[in-house]
Amino acid sequence: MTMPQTILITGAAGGVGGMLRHLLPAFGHRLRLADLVPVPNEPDALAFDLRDAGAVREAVRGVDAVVHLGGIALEDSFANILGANVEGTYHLYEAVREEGVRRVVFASSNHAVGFTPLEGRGLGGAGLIGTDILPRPDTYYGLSKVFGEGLAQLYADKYGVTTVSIRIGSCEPRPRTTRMLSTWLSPADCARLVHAALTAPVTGHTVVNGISANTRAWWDLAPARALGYEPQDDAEEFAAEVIAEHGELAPDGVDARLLGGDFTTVEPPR
Ligand code: NAI
Ligand code: 15L
Repeated sequence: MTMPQTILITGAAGGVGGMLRHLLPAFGHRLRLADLVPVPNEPDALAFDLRDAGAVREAVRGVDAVVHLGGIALEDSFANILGANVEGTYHLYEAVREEGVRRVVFASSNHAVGFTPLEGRGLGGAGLIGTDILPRPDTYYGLSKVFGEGLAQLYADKYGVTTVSIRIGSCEPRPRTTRMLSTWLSPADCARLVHAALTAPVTGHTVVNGISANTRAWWDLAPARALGYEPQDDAEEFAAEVIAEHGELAPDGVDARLLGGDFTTVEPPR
């Protein structure tokens, strides 16, 4: 694939969108920004709801690829998840198909597989978790990411749309909790991984794990590295201060037992 020129970022006003819109231009990408809400200091950004199929189609017209971050990023009612994440992602793929856009980078999540047992993985444990595992969503939110990955596979097989789905761990400026010493994806590594996903010479649907080169990682980064991703950061740099504040993970606590941590126990509004 030739280098994408114009990239639509949905969810550009959000936490990850805010980082990527500052970091991706350095990789040579021109950005078209979109969100439900105004994007700070970006008067040209598009404002529309992903539930509006017509607006989504207009937004993708003429772009080379889409980085799809938009939607609800935490557990919510089934109705809200259905609208923003399920219907919204469907509208995005329909627009991509109709407008002939060849590539999508889909922000999937660890919560698509959040009930995966950790069983002492990492730090000399039973081996790292790959991407060839069955879906085990821990929330309606995680279930919407399973849907998104399924939709990506369907549109790859049926219509030739290339997608890289990144199961993001915790993408924040710095790891705030002991769990995040394992799941952290630094903003700079996020940009490196999204750039690799936008430019790697792959077709079809590829699922990768998205974390930094964390000493305490539970996840296998081989699929992401195969795209050319070379992480430069390690959450361990913050370990002393994080552990001084929060302590080590309790071995019988949910953060040490299940990949999705406390999403596995959260109840949605009904
Ligand atoms: P965020 O909540 O900060 O940003 C999401 C953006 O989507 C918001 O700006 C919001 O206005 C927009 N949005 C919500 N509903 C919309 C709708 N109906 N139409 C148009 N836009 C809508 O979330 P964050 O943290 O930036 O995450 C970005 C993406 O990455 C999300 O898809 C999230 O599920 C995924 N992700 C993030 C992780 C993280 O650690 N931040 C971890 C795993 C996945
Ligand atoms: C996610 O999928 C969420 O969007 C984000 O807010 C964090 O909770 C992250 O996962 C995580 O597991 O740390």
